[in-house]
Amino acid sequence: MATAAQAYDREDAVDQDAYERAFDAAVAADERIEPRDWMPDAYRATLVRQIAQHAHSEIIGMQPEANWITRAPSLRRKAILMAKVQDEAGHGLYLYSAAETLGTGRDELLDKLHTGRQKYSSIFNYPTLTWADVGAIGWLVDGAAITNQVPLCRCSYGPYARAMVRICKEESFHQRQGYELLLALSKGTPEQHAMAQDAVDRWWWPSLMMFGPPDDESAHSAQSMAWKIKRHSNDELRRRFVDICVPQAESLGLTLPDPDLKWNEELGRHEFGEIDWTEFKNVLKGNGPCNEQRITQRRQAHDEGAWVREAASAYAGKHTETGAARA
Ligand code: FAQ
Repeated sequence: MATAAQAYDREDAVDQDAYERAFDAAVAADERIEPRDWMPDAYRATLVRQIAQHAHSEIIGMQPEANWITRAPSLRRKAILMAKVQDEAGHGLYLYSAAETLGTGRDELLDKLHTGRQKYSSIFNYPTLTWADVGAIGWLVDGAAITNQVPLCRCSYGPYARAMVRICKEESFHQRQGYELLLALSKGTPEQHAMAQDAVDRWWWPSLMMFGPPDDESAHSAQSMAWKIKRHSNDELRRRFVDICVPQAESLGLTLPDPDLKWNEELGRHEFGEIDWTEFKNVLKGNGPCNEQRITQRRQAHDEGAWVREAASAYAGKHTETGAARA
């Protein structure tokens, strides 16, 4: 005869199977999984990993462009850049909130970022050497971000998908401001044109790396696509991005730094040169040009903001107490 514990285990297993079937059916039917729904532990862990990395990228990504706020060439450009950098902070906040719905606190995620246990996008470990880099980031980095993120609006996890809708609208605006900035430089003096070209030369390859390793080396793609977290593979999105950029570069009057870039009539898309995956791996290991600076500045900003967090919690606590006393 089965013991009570064995009977309980069996019942639990039956429930577990039913939950799993309901989850699989919801994913297959393109329904959204919501925070209170049952989900496999590995699905939850994958989402926390991706959403946290995404959130960290948004807030670390504020640094390269913020570097130019005090040196923007006009009041108009300064106001636009400040608004853009603030938008990136906002994106970080929506994404940390989305991660919190999975049961992981923001403090824990930030601690993992600060101690190198979670990643942020490789792209933000490159320096912004000239004003044209602000344009190149808008055009290429925000452009790559949109290409990658529009499909995430259809991600199977509701809070992440909904956060992405607003983020993508703002990223589209960012991409246009970068394009407009580069166009002004490209059509400006020969020095300005050369500065724009130099920025595109430096940002092109790192932007292609943003999409992640090639499909045959992407550890998570197959499972994430089966769960409909990711809708397309890394290489698919990278190719889409190249096809979008080529005509835009022509309109800008700038060239993309790839002698192997050419249209393939048969495939109906552009072919492009080999990406330096050794460089990508090195940046991920922490050896990019700015990895150390980015994390040091982030930790410092976090420490310097401690009093704001304390004041905000004290204020919230006071209001909760007042509300409780009134009730
Ligand atoms: N950098 O198996 P996969 C922005 C890691 S936001 C660093 O292919 P997955 C806005 C990957 O995490 C930019 N690490 O991984 C803005 C994994 O490591 P793990 C950020 C990378 O997750 C603009 C390992 O390699 N966007 O730009 C990178 O299926 C301007 C194996 O890779 C997002 O986060 C990389 N580039 O696919 C802000 C979008 N690529 O975790 C300011 C959401 C891969 O095992 C200014 N994320 N790795 O230790 C995604 O779509 C996916 O996570 C991918 C990677 C496509 C990034």
